[in-house]
Amino acid sequence: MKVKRYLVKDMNEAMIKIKNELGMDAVILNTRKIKSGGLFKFFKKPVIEVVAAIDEPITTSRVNRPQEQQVVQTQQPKSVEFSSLDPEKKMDTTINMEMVELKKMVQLLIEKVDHIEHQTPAAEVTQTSQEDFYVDFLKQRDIQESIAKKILEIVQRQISLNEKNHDTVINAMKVIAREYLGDIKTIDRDIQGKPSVYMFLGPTGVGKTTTLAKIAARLTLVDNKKIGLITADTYRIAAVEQLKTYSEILGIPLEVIYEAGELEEALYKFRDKDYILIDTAGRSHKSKELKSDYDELIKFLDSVKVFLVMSMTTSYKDMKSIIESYDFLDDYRLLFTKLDEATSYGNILNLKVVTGKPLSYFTIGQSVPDDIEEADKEKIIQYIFDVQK
Ligand SMILES: Nc1nc2c(ncn2[C@@H]2O[C@H](COP(=O)(O)OP(=O)(O)O)[C@@H](O)[C@H]2O)c(=O)[nH]1
Ligand SMILES: [Mg+2]
Repeated sequence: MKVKRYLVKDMNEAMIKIKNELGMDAVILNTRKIKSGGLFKFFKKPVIEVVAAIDEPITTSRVNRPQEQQVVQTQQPKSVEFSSLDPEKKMDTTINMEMVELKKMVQLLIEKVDHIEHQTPAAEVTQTSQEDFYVDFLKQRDIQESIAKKILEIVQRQISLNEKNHDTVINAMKVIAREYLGDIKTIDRDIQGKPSVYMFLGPTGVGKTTTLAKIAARLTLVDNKKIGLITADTYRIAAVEQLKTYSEILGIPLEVIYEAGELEEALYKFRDKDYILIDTAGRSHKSKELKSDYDELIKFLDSVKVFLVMSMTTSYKDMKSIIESYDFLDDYRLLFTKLDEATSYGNILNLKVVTGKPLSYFTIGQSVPDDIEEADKEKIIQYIFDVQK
């Protein structure tokens, strides 16, 4: 880990320097404003201290980046080396500080939510072999047993499983599953004359930025709406670049915010927009700090809607752990990505039932803006029931 400190006049300057010297994979560990003393106070320009880091070349992730390493070596002398400090420790405290920063960014939005555990085990279900057969049928499609039993319980109130009418039972199960899928809530515009603000949360790598770009592209190109993009994902240089590229291609303005306080200003700048889409850094959902990450961000917003983005390639157990880590969110919409890579779709129903939150979009590939569709209940049912592993 190479850690370097930069004294710059603004974040833009810092980003350029870090990108040139440490490369695209550098991460920003900390930023803080420093008061300039002595002679310099004359100029009254704020000085920002930015600490950035990059893994040493030995680590595998650096192996195929020879050019960037050279840049690091030749341009080093300009900035202060921190490597003499315990880098691990430095990393820890700075990451914590960044979490506190992020935390500053989300509070009004989030209140403790009563986790709706709809799937209480179905009581008093008569265990017939027919029923076991259909529970297995649903389990093979990755529907959780408790939910499968619930569905069968309802089916049995309407028809007898012994009816020897397989298709009728299947159709009845489909009707109930469709009912469980509930209402779909995509992007909507509730208050005219005021931007609708949407924030994308979720683990790293699930496709938040790509999905945001797909939605932004559709809103601009198809619906002719005015969009503003904000990214709070300044943890990795490459993350900002990724969204910047989309914003340039789409001709949509992008504001990069480095701390909670800047969000208000960014939102104000976009006050004439129809929609404002906010990208965030994914954090490990195992991090206990997750809630505090977003507390401060929430504080600045009074009407932000959240898309909780999850990949369909994630196991039920992991998805559950993800939603549990976001249980401080009052409300959100479920957005599933990578349906193209999934082998079964039962988790869509499982997660819907466990969270009670509306489904929104599905993404079905890497291509922007094509590979996204509004969640369609008929299709989900078809995916769940007719696609077998
Ligand atoms: N196969 C597939 N890949 C996707 C999909 N959505 C995003 N990706 C890919 O997943 C990777 C991570 O996406 P990114 O948007 O950077 O994730 P983020 O870290 O959550 O912002 C990229 O390579 C995307 O192209 C999808 O629906 N299907
Ligand atoms: Mg991203």
